[in-house]
Amino acid sequence: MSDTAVPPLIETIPLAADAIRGASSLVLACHVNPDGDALGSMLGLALALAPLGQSLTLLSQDGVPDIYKFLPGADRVRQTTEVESFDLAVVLDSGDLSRVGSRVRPLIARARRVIDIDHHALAGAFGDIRVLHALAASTSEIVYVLLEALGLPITPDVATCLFTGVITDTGSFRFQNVTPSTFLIAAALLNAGAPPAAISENVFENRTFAATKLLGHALCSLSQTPDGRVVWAHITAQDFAALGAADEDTEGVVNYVRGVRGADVGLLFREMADGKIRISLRSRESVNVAEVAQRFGGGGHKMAAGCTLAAPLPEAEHLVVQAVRAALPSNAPSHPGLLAPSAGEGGEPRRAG
Ligand SMILES: [Mn+2]
Repeated sequence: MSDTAVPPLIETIPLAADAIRGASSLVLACHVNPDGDALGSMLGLALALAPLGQSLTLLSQDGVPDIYKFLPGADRVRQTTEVESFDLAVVLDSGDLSRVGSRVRPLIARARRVIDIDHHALAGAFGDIRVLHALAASTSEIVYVLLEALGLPITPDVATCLFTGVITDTGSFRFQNVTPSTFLIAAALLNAGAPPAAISENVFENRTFAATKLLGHALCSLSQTPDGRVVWAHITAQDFAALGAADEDTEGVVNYVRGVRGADVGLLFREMADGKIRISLRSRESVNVAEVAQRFGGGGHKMAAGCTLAAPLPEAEHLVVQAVRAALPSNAPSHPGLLAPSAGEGGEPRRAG
């Protein structure tokens, strides 16, 4: 706990810094369906490396969602490349290598060495140098520490990218993953010129009309188990098409579902155009939704996971809701109020870990 009071110390950072300094051509890549941390960490690193004069290729198989196009350098992101080979690949925020996407993965294989920079569970770690810190709230925080090790200046543009990664992966400093180090790095990024209000407005108050209507449709479908501990919503392919919605418009909808009072787990079922159902799972503390998602061939974090089912929407809802119910601790109360003493440990207030 006290070790989280300082920025994460990762023993492989000097190795990664040497590898980056020694490379003349680099490819940087992030995961499919990129979020603010994937793009923020990749662009922050890329912009910070500019003084080294290297050839940089930035890859995101799914491109850049509209709400992240304000990020400095976003116009340099490509979905593929003609470049034949690289000295070094740096893969950010991706959990495991398959998450870069089936079209980007062979491009990464063209690099002589690979660095994996990530804060996801270590099980999927890959590459020659692994800069991993499962307690970091965001990959952008790890990139900040790496840039310090490289001795490269944090320009306002770099700070903007990294701060975007921090606030999106922490829900604006509200999620359980936040540590003292998150705030220390955020403060350093503000000192370096990141504009928090402008970034927040771009990311959080920039929903399109179609996306807002889609949110409304999803919330109209809201259902719950009799005890209220599992709450879910769905988006039908028909609604999605009729509203002219984009994939990124579903982002964040599930957080409204989990936000219902008494819900231990919130689920969003999205019917895709091919009829498959993509499920987002969000939990509070009591359920590990990554384990539930894994049972259906998916994965993720303890409190945020996803999976895809080839089943009609009502059947998918039934299967996953039952699996989540089975995973609920039987005697635990639905999430305690903030002022309720935690069970056991002599009623000591629960500390963040
Ligand atoms: Mn992340």
